[in-house]
Amino acid sequence: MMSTTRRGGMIGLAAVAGFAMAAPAGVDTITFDELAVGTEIHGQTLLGYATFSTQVQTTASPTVEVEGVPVPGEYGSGAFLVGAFDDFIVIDLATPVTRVSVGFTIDDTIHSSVQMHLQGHAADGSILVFEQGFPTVSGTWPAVLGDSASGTMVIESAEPIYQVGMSFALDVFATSFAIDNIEFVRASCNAADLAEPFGAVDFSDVVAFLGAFGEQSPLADLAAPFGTWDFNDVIEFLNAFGAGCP
Ligand SMILES: [Ca+2]
Ligand SMILES: [Ca+2]
Repeated sequence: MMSTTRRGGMIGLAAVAGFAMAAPAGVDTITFDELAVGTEIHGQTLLGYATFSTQVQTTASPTVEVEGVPVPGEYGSGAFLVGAFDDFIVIDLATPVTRVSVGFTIDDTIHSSVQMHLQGHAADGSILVFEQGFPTVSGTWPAVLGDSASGTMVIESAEPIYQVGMSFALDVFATSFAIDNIEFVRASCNAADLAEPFGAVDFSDVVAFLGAFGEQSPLADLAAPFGTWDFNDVIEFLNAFGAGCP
């Protein structure tokens, strides 16, 4: 199914993954259908720029699932990520974002006592934004735990977010969670806007492109043939650079 999306001027990355679909410019969504069922998320890079790592205290890395806990329902149309309550998930972003949205489900039988924590970090690691919230919709967890609940957490920052952290607090009765549909709004305005200041193209973006091109980073693989860094990618960059930011 079409799941990994890479939009606007960065559509080339979608083609790398074999997916593309029309959507608002600058928005990418991770649905976890990008990975095989059973894949451990630790060390995985999705969208070409979002690399997951997990700080796990007692359990294995969160894994991609399509059934089990939770069973198909709110998240049942595709894969989701399942983890235990002592997991702390970190996403490092090679392309910074200004907004992050995450859908989550918990298996707590007193779900009003459980909070999801979502925070965004600057390039220097400082916390730009921190939000905590409760589930708002009941009953999306499997029938065995009928009073379980789901919600959506959002963080927004005027400053570029380079790292996202998420965790769950107050595990009174909860043991595990599922997350799905992580949506990023990229800080960059187009394929050429690769460096700060975002929302404008200047010489810093040229330097960033040349660096990414030299390293054969997905960020510089802007045109077909994808997986190959050649003059077509340079042309695509120059076109986007010439178009500039709105
Ligand atoms: Ca820029
Ligand atoms: Ca290419």
